[in-house]
Amino acid sequence: MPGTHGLTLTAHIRNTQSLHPEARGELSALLTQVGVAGKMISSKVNMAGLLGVLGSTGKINVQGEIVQKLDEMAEDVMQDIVGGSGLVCAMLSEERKDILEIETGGRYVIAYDPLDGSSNIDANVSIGTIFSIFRKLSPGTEVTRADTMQKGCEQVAAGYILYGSSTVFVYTAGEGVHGFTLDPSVGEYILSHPDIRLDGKCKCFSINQCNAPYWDAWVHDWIARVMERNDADKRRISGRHIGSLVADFHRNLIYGGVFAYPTDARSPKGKLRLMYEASPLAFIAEQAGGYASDGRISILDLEPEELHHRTGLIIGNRPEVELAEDCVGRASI
Ligand code: P6P
Repeated sequence: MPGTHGLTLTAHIRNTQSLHPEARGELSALLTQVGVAGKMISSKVNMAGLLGVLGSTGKINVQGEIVQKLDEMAEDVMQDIVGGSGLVCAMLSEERKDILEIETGGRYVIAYDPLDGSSNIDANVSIGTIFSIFRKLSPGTEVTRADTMQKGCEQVAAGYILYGSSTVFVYTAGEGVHGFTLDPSVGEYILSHPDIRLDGKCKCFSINQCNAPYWDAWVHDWIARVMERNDADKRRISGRHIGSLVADFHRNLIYGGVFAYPTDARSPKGKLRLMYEASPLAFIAEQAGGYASDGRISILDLEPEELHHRTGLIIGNRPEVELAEDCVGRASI
C-alpha cells in the first residue's frame, strides 16, 4: 500500500503488469518511456515563453496545419525517447505523413499526437500529448498494414499527458483509468486520481458553437434535447469549450461532461483524427464508464481507412453520447 509519499507511475504500471503473469514487462517499460517523454516535453512547454520556442515554424504539416515550434520539439522528443526505447516497431504521428518504422523491432506500435491543441500555445492554454499503443500482430520483423491500421478495440493501452496548471499523466491499460500528477521537484509522477470514473452527471457541454452554420440538422436537435435539462429551477449543464481537445476531454473526464466535434459541411469526414486523438480518448472514456461515438457506432469499432483517418467525435457521459446516436438515427429515417 502507498505510504505518505504516494504511489509512483512506475510502481502503478508494474502493479498493473502483475495482473498479467504472461507479461514480459515490455508494455510497462514502454508506458514508462512515454512518461519520460512527457516530462521532457512538459519542461519545454512550461518554459516556452523564455526559450524562444513560442510561435510557428512557418511550415505546414501533412494535416495542412501550421507547425508550431513546440510541435517539432515534442515530435523530436517522442522519436528519441519512445522510438529509441527498442520497444516499438512503428510510430504513427500527427506530425508525419508516413509511418516511421524502427529497425530495433519492438513488439508494439504507437500512434500519437505529440502536442494536441498546439495552436493555443501562445495563449498559455493547456495542451497535451495523446498516445495509443497496439501490439504488433504480424510475425517477424516486417511491419505490415495489419500492425498499424488496427481498430481502437485492439488497443492495449492509451493515455495522454496534459501540460496545464500541473502536468498530469492519465492512462489505461484495460484495468480502469488512473491519473498521476508530476512532482517537478523530484521528477516523478505520483498517483493523484485513482480509478477515474465518467458515469455520474454530465455537467459540461463542449462544442465549437461557431460551427453551427455547418452542422447537420441532428446536431441542433441533440443540443436542444440536452439543454432541456436546464430549466427555471436549475442550470444542470454548462458550456465549457477551450478548443484544445485534450484539455476539454480531461475537464469532462474529471467533472462529467460531453465533447462533440461532429462531421459538418466544412469537415465532411470530421476534423479530429481517429488513430491518435479519437481512438485513445475513446478507450479511456469507455474504461471510465463513458462512451465515444462518431454518431453512428462506437469509435472503438471504426475500421481505419488510412493513417490520418478523420472522424466525427462525440465523447463523454454515455447517456448524452447515446442521445446523439439517437438523434442521428432519427434524422436518417
Ligand atoms: P476548431 C486543435 O488544433 C484541435 O486538433 C483539437 O485539439 C481541438 O479540439 C480542435 O482542433 C479545435 O478545432 O475547428 O474548433 O478550431
